[in-house]
Amino acid sequence: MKFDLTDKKKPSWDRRQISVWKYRELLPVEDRESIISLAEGGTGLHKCRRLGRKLGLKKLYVKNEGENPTGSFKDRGMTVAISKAKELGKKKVLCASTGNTAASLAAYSARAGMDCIVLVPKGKVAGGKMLQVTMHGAKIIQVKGDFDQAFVTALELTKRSRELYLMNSLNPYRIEGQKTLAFEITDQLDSKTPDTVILPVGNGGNISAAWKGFTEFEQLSIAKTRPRMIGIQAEKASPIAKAVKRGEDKIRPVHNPETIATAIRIGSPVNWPKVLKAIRESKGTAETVTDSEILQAQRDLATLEGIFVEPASAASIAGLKKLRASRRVDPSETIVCVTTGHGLKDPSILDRLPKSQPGYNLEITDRTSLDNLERVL
Ligand code: AN7
Repeated sequence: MKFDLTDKKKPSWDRRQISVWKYRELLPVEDRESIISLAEGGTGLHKCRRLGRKLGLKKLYVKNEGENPTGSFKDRGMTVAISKAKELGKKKVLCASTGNTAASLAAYSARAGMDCIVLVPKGKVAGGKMLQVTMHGAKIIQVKGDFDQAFVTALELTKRSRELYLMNSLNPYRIEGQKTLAFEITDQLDSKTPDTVILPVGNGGNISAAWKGFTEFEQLSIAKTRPRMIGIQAEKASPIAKAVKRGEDKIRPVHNPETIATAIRIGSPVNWPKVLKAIRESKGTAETVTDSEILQAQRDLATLEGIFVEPASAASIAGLKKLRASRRVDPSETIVCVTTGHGLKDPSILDRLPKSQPGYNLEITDRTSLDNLERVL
């Protein structure tokens, strides 16, 4: 039975474990037998006291989506979209990706027994993600150019062959799965909506999905309010943030986007109208951050809170720092930063860490005395 949004009685959610499928009445899969799952969602909402203190914030939380089965938030949308693809009888799935969508689709299509093709920008995908798609047996097409070119190629392939099923965030079922991020945040705060939610933005699927989730919970009277939505982009890949700052109602695509946060290295985000709408309706905003601000935020979160996220995810923390410095967030606000992917996705960051840090990577020989060693510890 489908859950009617106008029906005020909610299902027995309180008795179910927190996860994407806890909210199955609000998800578009009819037949429970079709569900392909690896236990997605149910990620931690971590109160960050040490980082909060540094930023002058009393109630800072990190919703750590890197705790999902393939290490990113993409699994929320993928479990729903693959289950739906199975219900629709699809056999061959396809996506263009900066890496995480590809890793997630490769895993879920393997589990569903479907063929998988991923198109990625050549040389611009983090090593961990390439390892994942290879390990799960997906066909990898490396496209010379950036994500935007890979996406256009994927669209053209889908138009030519009726047997290919496109799994990019244009696929509405992905957004349906991803909206559970908002449901979980609300549940984990005992139905109290946070004041502000900050997310990294690439194609804009996630921030739009979260806004849809918060809106549905308000319509269902599970939550009384909706949060302010803030999107963060890397400076040299920031068409949405620029449009917001200029007060424009259209984006100007960025050619040759560039950032160390390869996950959000996107110049022509397909979901931009929905993102601008979410930001406008929620009275939110958008901000840009530089690569060095991203790397600093990544280290802050790791060293102060024990949470290791990939660079794109650290953009939300870097953005918060900037908003705080310019007093656009208040010390008493309840703030949730969404960290979208696990730090292990991108081991290349090791080369970017400062080597002068005391205790960093000491080498010893047989003849190094314990006295000498003790002196530097
Ligand atoms: C870690 O995998 O676009 O704004 O193809 O991997 O919903 O696009 C990844 C995006 C943020 C941006 N953080 O989310 C892909 C892809 C991480 C990401 C984003 C991505 P959207």
